[in-house]
Amino acid sequence: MRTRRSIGVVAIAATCLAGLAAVAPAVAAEPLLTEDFSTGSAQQVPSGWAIDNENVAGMRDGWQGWTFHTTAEVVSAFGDSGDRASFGKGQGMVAVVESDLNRPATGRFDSVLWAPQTDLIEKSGAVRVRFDSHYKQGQAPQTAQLVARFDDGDPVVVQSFATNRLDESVDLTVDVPAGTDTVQVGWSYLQSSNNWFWMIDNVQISESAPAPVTPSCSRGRSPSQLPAARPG
Ligand SMILES: [Ca+2]
Repeated sequence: MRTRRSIGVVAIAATCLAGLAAVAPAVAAEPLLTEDFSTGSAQQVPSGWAIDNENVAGMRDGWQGWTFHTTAEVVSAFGDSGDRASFGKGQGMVAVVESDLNRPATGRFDSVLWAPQTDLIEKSGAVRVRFDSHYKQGQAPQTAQLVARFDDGDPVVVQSFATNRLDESVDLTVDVPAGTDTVQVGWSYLQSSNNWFWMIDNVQISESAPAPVTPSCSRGRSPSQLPAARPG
């Protein structure tokens, strides 16, 4: 049985639109972390990874919050309807939070999948996060966000997923505050019940040059209210 930690990450205190670079980074460092989830299972988190679950009691055994399965197992357990079978970029084991046809005993559940906290080596000012993703949007208030923690600070939102984004290779550059020693990336899936899914695979995190523009971060405001980025 997997040990589940709860460290209060559900309330994401700060909102920050990170720099999103569409161009290849100037710094081509060795990856800090790569993960294909081949060592995960329904009961086992890959070494160094962690999952924070809230209110998953009553969900299907082996499918409570983020778990690790093959896409074939997902389809076998929940059927091939609703785009579930079309994660072609996923290979072998993937990380999956399956909400459709899977609800807690009461209310909604939260689940955050955390990559290992990783030491920054070159401290080049940003990290590049790449992963393959298969996300299907559920009804409000369900949210899905890529988040990052610098050292042991509060998670900041790197990007929100708010529409269907199926079988996609995600490639984002996240500015890192000066003086930061460690980064930890998380996949936050909150306030869901019987409400579609998120699957990811082939995670790679590396150091990178920062994006050309560094947007400001703001506590307590939604990203849509952030000041416009200055022209380059
Ligand atoms: Ca895999």
